[in-house]
Amino acid sequence: MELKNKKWDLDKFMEFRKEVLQQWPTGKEVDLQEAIAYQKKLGEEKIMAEKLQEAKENEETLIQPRAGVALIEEHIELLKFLRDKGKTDLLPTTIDSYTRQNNYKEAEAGIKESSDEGRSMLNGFPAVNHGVINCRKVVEALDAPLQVRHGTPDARLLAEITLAGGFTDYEGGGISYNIPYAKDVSIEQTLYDWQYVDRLVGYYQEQGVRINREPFGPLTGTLVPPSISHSIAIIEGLLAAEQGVKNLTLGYGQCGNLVQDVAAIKSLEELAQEYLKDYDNIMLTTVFHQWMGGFPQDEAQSFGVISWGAATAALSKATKVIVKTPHEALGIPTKEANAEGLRATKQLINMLKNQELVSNTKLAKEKEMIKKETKQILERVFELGAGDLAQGTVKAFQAGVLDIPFAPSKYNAGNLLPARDDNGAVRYLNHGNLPFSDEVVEFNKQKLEARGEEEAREPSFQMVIDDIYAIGKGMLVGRPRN
Ligand code: 8ZB
Repeated sequence: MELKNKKWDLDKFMEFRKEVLQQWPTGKEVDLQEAIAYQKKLGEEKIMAEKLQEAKENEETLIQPRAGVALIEEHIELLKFLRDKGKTDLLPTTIDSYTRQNNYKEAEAGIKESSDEGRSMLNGFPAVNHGVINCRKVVEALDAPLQVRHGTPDARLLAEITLAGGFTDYEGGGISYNIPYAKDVSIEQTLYDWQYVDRLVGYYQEQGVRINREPFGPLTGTLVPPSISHSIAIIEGLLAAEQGVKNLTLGYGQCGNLVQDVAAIKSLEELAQEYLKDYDNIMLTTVFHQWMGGFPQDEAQSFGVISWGAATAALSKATKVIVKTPHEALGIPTKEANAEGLRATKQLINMLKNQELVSNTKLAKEKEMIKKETKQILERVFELGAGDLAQGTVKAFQAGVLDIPFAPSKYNAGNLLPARDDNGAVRYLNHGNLPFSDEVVEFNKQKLEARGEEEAREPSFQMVIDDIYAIGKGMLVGRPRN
């Protein structure tokens, strides 16, 4: 494997495709030229890039749930319910864990068990096993765009089948679907496998089919400082653009402080525009994820968390928001609970749609610091790769220059300690080997010292622990004696 940030030539790509399509019998159902013709016949209401572009132009925030069950008819019924009763704008298909591990044999057993038991025995929709024709049944039954949402380090066959199946958006990336999800898959390997996915999307694009790509913004979902997730999002965006991807949605997971979160979405868009300037005709949109950390058990409290995420998404003018449910603390939601999260969110989006967080010095300062931190990280990544972003990324993880808090991967240094400041914004308590200037280090330190004074304790690891559990216990900042 020779990993470089360079568009794969067509011969190499076509050679790899043969092998990928043999990984499971349904791979035979993929005929790329026929799939392109199929995609071109889809109604505009099913094309994610169209919907996102329209929302961006109108400064609207669209809503999208997560949802997926084992069987085709039940999956269609679930998604129809979320359209009818949740008034969702965009649809997902969450893929089950066996498929994410490329374990199609177990997925097959799960499908059988589900039809025997009459209920879903998988935690998502096993799209590879169902194959192209069945994916098209789902797409054709619905009147909104469908995105594949998963968490798959090697997502090549899944991409082949779902894109041929009429899905118009594909989540994930070589970092964001590895480091938070896998323990011992190398970054080199996942970057390579995701180049294939992006090249596939790029191929559709060259043939006039708009497929949207969305790196998974929130990463591990807990206390991820904006400059960490921005660095990864921009790297994955750039790697995708090199392979020919034109429609990109970059994401960020809610931290909880309004000013920091709004600054994060605004700076993400501005930074990405800047870094992507060498690629033509990129349609860039943003996605805001409602709180990805631990939730309260209580449904009423959960609606509070959901609504705060909805309000922040609206005020940040993110193009879309991924919605949580009042069952978050329990596991996979019922369709009713899922629709409730959507309705609560839509209420806030509608109420706030014509309001904006007034620009002020605090917002400007947050944006400035997020940009500084992100640029310092990315600059070192490019340096380490001697100009090659893929090589730089591999080396940056080795050096702890890219480092994701609380990640299971052995390829991640794990030196960072994030904690909230006195206003709940996420700062660096320990910045590990991130290449930050003295100014950035001092800024973070002062913010945490100010909290320490308020709580009459030194900033320490205990703050980190307290913060992790705080929202579940009904607070944002984990104060002593909550
Ligand atoms: C990284 C994503 C985690 C979130 C939700 C979890 C959590 C996972 C499904 C699902 C509805 C599913 N999630 N699988 N939600 N249907 N099959 O993803 O609850 O919020």
